[in-house]
Amino acid sequence: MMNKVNLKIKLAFLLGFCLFSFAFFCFTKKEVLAQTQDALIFKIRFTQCSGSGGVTPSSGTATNVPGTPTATSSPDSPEPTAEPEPVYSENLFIKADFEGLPEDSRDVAVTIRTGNNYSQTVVLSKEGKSGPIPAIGLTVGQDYDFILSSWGFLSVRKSHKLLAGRNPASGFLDFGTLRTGDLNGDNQVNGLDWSLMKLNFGADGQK
Ligand SMILES: [Ca+2]
Repeated sequence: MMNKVNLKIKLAFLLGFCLFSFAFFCFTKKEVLAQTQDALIFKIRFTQCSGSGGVTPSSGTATNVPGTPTATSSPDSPEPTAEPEPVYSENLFIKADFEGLPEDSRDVAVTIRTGNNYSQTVVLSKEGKSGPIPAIGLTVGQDYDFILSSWGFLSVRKSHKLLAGRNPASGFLDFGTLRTGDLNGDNQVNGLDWSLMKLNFGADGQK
């Protein structure tokens, strides 16, 4: 009788031990799985943050893409150059006086030309002198008859052999004094000009 009681106690104890062991195993496994999942999540986040260089660019932050030009150029970058001005190796420098004009009022427009399709119009200084006038299309070493004209004055002709570079080599090509009175621009002073002058003789211009 006692043996049967002891056997039941042992079986009950063994069953309890098994149940306790099973419960402990399940609880431990759950904790391990949870820790493994947390570790895996941490690993994924760490890889995303540090995988491509460490810092993830935030919105609104300027990033420098390789090969993309930046707003500021380096000192070695070539500066944009303007279109170069055309250069003429031969230039004329002329001067002229004008009959009847005050000495400080000779800043008039004049045209210098030849019979070979050369014509340049410039405005002289108050002293009646020009700056460099390009000798476009003219040939160095050739003799030219330059004709200087201005409205209201008779034209003046002057011969000159074109030099390389500055013409003349120093000073100015002097056309002397242009005579006044050609009111209709036909390069003559005659009764027609006189008639034109009489139309408004004694009148004053607007100021
Ligand atoms: Ca005339």
